[in-house]
Amino acid sequence: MWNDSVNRAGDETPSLSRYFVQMENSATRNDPFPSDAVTYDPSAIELKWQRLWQERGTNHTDLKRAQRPFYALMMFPYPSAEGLHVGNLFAFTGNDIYGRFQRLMGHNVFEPFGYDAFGIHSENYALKVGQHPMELIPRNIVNFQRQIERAGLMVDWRYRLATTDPNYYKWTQWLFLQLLKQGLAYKKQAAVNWCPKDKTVLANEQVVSGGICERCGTPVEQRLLEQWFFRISNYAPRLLENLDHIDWSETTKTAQRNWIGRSEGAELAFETHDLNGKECEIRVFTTRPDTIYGATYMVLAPEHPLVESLTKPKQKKHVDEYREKTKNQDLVTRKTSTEKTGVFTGSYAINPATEKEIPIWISDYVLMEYGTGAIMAVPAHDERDFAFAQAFGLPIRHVIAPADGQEPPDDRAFVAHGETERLINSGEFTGLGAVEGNEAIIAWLERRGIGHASVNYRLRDWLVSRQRYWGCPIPVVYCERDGMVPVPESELPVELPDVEDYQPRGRSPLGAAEDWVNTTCPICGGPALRETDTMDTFVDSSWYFLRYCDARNDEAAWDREVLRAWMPADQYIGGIEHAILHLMYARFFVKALADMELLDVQEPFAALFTQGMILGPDGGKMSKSAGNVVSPAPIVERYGADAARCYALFIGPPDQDAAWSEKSLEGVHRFLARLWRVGDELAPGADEAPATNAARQPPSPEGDALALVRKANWAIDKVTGDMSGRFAFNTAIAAIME
Ligand code: ANZ
Repeated sequence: MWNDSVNRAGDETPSLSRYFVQMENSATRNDPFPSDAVTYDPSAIELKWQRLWQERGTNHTDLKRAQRPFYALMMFPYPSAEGLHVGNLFAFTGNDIYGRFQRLMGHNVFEPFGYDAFGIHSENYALKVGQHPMELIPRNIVNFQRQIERAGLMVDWRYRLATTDPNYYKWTQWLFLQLLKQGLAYKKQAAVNWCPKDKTVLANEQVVSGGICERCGTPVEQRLLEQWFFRISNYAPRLLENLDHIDWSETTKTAQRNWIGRSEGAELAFETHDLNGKECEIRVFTTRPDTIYGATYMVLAPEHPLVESLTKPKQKKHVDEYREKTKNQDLVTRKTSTEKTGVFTGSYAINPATEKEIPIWISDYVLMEYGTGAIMAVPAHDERDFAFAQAFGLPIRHVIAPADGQEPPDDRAFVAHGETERLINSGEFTGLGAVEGNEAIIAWLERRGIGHASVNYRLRDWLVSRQRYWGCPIPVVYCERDGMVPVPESELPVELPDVEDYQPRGRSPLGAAEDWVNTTCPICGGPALRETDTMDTFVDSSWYFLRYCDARNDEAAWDREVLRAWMPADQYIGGIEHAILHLMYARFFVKALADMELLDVQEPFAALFTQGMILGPDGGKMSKSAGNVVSPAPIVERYGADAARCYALFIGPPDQDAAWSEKSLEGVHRFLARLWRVGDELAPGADEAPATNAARQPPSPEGDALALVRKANWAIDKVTGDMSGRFAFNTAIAAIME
């Protein structure tokens, strides 16, 4: 009766099926509490208590006076559907239970809630159902809230926020202006991934294998647009180093590290001549300076600015055609494609080590965005260069041998460079180990003044412009006389206009709102045009946890004093799908704000827990198209919020995916019913009486009562251990059932 796939925690997991078999048996055979006993009516019980919590302000946290603050933060949802998904409920319940646990441990727990309501998720949903997001999204928010309240979360609703509220995005815009002042927001022409169906720019990670749009499966194209960027790349070293000081899983930290992608090596110059015979240099970044004697050709990215002046007339036609062809390719395909293509420019550079002429090619496997956009190619020791040299018959020169006296293989690239590998064919460096050789060659480059040690990061600046309607307007205007002018802070928010036709068509739909677009220049008072792009939703979600703590502040984005007590958030819980970008962006914001002395912390989330997904009853990812979506509302109505919550956490280890099963939920419901009847039998009317637990306990229990006290203490110990930083909700619940 229990889906085996959910019983995965190894030895520690109690046999869940055992409990349910027992429950089923007892329900039919020897139930000590026959049906004439008091019935368990979860709706009545839960509604009564939820109303009381509200009346008494049970879930209110006084942020200014808290003695032992504990910030229980959950990733806020996109209200991009009519109501909650059972997966949302599962995620929020984990956080809520953890918050309640911390409250029982004596903390002043702050559990806020809000809505990540701008963005493409919400807009696409609005487009699909044919309603305007300005009407639809607030309605969805009301539905979400009703369901969250009914699910019994201990949310302090006084701090509720929605990123679409002008009172919130006023400060998103204010933050944009602060970044602009610091030079951390800037505009430039950039080749971007463009989805022709969604008609928007996509981040690299929204492009999946084969150059396909993650959302709609359409092949992605490249386009050149003037776009806003945040200079997150400035923070790459700190984003990397700080990972050592936070309590996150190794998996998440590794994902962050890989995304930042630090490489050590050297930057060096190769000399060449342009078409007019003028001397110029091509700078390259290499992680393997030790292989410099093996550089037998060079490759420039097709977009490299030197291509024009290095291409000989004879090669021009080919080069132009090739550049045209690669222009429309997306970056992901370029990085992953195994088929090597390229064209010779007709020019040569001098390898500074061998002093030989080497041909200069262009190819799409070299990316303009990384390093210097040009490479020294070492086919003997790099796989991509080897494939390219093979394809075009370029020379291959071995400069690294596996060990003294051994020959490297010649049917493939020999890439090892550890303790035993030796330099060969490398002039004065021959015989050195690969590691010493690396250092010696960098020193030699430095002495000759043609290169130096260098560190490169893969992390690119964050493209924040979106040519979409449903987002936070970017608070700048363009004046013919004064150029780009920031909107003065006193004029914020720049409100999003109500545009009837918000279909994405490649240009921002805000362009059509003429009354809104045409404005005056804050400097000269002359005519000016507003920026019509909106901000990436990830901007909204990069600082909401700061605003929560001071959500009603009209004077400032937050009070620094309050945040000093509450940041970093003690525990952040959410989906693994946000383990890279959202976390990286939030970390960047916090660091930039700390540098501006607007905040006193370096990291937003002291501890992070990423949850698995709830799958459909068929074990597949829940989706409308698969028809396996479970909505929590009818479940809560039928079995009660307590059963739904308890089941969601009992379903399996919370960091793993698990299939939804209504049958098992019934089992949990029966367990609660039984508990309720036992309680009523042993202590009738207990829920009506004021809480005086201490007085109720017999002074010195004996016999069965003593065994029960022992078991209860064992359970408390077990639950405390399972919960503390481990989130082993499922085994904790099993202990309580025992
Ligand atoms: C010569 C060489 C010899 C290289 C060798 C590797 C092995 P990571 O580790 O990712 O930083 N490269 C540099 N810039 C590039 C660009 N814009 N597009 C494509 N490839 C680029 O990789 C650094 C290495 O990737 C560099 O070191 C360079 O090739 C290549 F046996 O230089 B190497």
